[in-house]
Amino acid sequence: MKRLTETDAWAALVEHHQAIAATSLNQWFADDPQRFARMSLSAAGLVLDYSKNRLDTRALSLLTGLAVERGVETARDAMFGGRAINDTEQRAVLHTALRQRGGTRYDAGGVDVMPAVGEVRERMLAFAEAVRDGRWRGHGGDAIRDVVHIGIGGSDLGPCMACEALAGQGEERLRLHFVSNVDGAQLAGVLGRLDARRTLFVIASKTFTTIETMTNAASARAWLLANGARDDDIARHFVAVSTNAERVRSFGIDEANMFGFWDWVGGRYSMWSSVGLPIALAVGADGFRALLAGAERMDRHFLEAPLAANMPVLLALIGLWYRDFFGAASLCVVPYAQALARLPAYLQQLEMESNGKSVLHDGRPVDVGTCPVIWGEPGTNAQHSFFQLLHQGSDTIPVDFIMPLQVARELPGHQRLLLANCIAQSKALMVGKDEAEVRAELTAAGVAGDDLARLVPHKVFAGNRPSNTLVMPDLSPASLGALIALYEHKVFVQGVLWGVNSFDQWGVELGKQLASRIAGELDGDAGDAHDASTRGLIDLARAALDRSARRGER
Ligand code: G6Q
Repeated sequence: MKRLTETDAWAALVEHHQAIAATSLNQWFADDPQRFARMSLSAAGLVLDYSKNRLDTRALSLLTGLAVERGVETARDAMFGGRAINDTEQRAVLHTALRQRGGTRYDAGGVDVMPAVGEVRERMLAFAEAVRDGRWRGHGGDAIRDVVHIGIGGSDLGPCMACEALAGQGEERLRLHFVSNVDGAQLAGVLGRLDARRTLFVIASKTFTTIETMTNAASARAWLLANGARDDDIARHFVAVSTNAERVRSFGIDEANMFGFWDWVGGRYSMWSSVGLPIALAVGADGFRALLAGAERMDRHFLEAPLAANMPVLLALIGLWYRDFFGAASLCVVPYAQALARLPAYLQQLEMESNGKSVLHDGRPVDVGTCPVIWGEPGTNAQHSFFQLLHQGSDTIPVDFIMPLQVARELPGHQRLLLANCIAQSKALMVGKDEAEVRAELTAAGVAGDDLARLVPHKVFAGNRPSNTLVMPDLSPASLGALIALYEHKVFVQGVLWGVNSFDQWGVELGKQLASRIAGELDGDAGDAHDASTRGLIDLARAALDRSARRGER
């Protein structure tokens, strides 16, 4: 396959970028009162305003041409068609099958996956309802009140983000807690507040070998047994979400209490599978189905809309435009909803684990920048911390503003202010404030002479800083499903454009292997196998662990 920079569209884009680099967004809006109407679009209940981006009609058409030349439509059909597009692991990528309700057949390796998908989903949802309405009881006969979800990475971030986003949707029957870090402070902090008789543990791990999850799960089991339960009671208090039945059994969890999924569901794409069990526990079976339906609507849009009016494709192309033509090394995501506080962390994994790659499918090195750093915090809080850099820092950082129009728990006047701030920030980044304006303002405030000259440069805002605004009607399961599917497909399209495999994650392996080796060495002799820094740090850690052992702390 051609490199990205060898395509016809690339050469035209380089030229056009130079031609329009000096045009300001203010100018474009002044020239075209229809710019918002032309450069905004609705899909699956969401509205994307992409008019505050540094591109014109020609840039968009060249970018769309690039998508055609890179074979985005063929690649999309290969993914939905169950081809093994994750070619370093020889796996299909079919998380979209998990949210299909119609009679469409989805094949992985020649087998229709839909009957198994339906069976597991229904069993998982029936279980969630039984826990929610108190039919599923702990060993003492009490209904479950607290659910502790133990998992990490893709087996944690999705359900954790979604449960927080959807909190307050209705009657909250259960309290959900998420434990991911192997730092014992997290699990101990949660367990210290709970009653073992009324606590259910969900152990989520695709492989059921991840050391953090297995360590936390073992400590949770020990806690249960130390708090009045017997071995026989484990089945009432532990369920597993995994693809590895054998490991689940050997941990001591009854296979009847295991909810499976499949190797064609990547960890960071798994919240639609039984990994979404905590979401179903939080919002019920109907809420979970609505989440899937929202995602399915976005899938259909992605499949059917022409590339030039296709929301995930546009987001992907705009992202590539900044990354590779403006050199933007990061993308800031700012949700204007406290309930979406975990969304930036979720998107960090989705985007950076998927496209944080530097080799093409055929192993050659890439010749352009791939995934930018994704970061962010909810507004308005972020305005009082890092927005300074967005407005006046030395780099231009594109922003995705996420703006739900309604939230679950409103207080009089709050939502109005939240929305006003979101709209104001994208405008302020774009329009800036020039020297003449600053000078006039300061003069009107009585500042003159040297003071005026000194202050003016500090108060100038260059403006012309780009953003997208994604408007959600509300924070319902359907809207959230559409939003997450939108970003999933954006990531997919960018992977195709850059020519990388978005579905493997070899980069996390080396650290994992070394950690298990060093964990062994912290108990014994590290020998001379390490460099001086690693050796020095091991010595410090071992001395501290020895001191705690002598004090009887471990
Ligand atoms: C996600 C990654 C990774 C994975 C975790 C947990 O796409 O593969 O974040 O989800 O390492 O893995 P297990 O689910 O196997 O415990």
